Amino acid sequence: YEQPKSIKDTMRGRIHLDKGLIALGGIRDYERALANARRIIFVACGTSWHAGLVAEYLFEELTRIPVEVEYASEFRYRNPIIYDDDIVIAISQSGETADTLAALEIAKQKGATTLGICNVVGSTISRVTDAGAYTHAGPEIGVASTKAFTAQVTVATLMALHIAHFKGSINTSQFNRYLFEFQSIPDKVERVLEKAAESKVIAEIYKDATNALFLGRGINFPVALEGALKLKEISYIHAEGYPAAEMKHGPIALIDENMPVFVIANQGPSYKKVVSNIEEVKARSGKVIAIVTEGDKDVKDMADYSFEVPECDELFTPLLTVVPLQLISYHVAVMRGCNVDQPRNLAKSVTV
Ligand code: F1P
Repeated sequence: YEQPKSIKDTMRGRIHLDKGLIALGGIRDYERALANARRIIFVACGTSWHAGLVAEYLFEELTRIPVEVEYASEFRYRNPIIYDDDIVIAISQSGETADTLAALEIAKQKGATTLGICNVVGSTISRVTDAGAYTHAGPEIGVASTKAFTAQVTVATLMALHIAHFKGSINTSQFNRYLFEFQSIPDKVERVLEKAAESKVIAEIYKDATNALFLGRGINFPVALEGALKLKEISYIHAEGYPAAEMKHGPIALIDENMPVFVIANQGPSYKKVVSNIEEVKARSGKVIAIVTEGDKDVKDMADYSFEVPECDELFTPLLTVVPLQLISYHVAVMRGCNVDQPRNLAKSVTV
């Protein structure tokens, strides 16, 4: 519920075209290095890794710089190829995750510039990186990350826009148009939260499921992964996130009348393809819960349940589409009697 505020705080309200974006902190000193980077590599774990995947779509679309997104827990052990004109960006809510720190250490040894996106001021990752930007999400009480995710995506969006403008891959009028629209996101998140009661209705219907599938395309594929992770982490329901187009390569075998399939089906470049994925699920008696753009009657008619989010540029949609999935997981977990703040076996900060 704090997300409209934490996103707004992370944007830092004002945007100074001549000085770059205030929200980017020390990262602004690396704008030239970023614009000229051979490659940007995001390293992170868990939800922060999903924010890195969203960043990949944002950076590649806006800046045309090649991006890789690595699980820090793998990267650290596999002697990765890193060039000295690569930029390695760690994303971490706590700034203390041991795997992410170890990944940064390797990147530094191999000569790459390292940057950090952290929430905790003065945390280890924010100190060991060459520069960084803070998310201003405030303390997260629960173990499962929610507002940290949207704050990380906010920083990544501002970075991608700024570097794209600096590089000239978007012009000043496009940049201004994006920023103008981006500043409407906190109010739109508020509008999503006003409909939280609808997420409770959906949770009530599917709370006894034993499995769930989450599908999304493009920049909403990482949101599908994050939706599945939230449900797993706090309600202990087995859930998998997939790019919707991958469904036919395996997970379609799982679909039957007992399988809830959460589909992110907002208006955008992938819309028509997602609609045909929904048809494929319905043809196999699957239950579809669709996250749709306000006023989309077509998908609402096809789906068993739907949750509307306000319209916005495709690049900003993860900040809206993730919220109903967080809410549904929360309500399912409460209804199943799970401890939402402290799920079993999980630690807020994995420092070993
Ligand atoms: C990474 C992370 C979180 C998750 C849990 C365990 O932490 O995987 O995303 O919610 O708390 O750790 P961080 O590096 O973002 O602090």
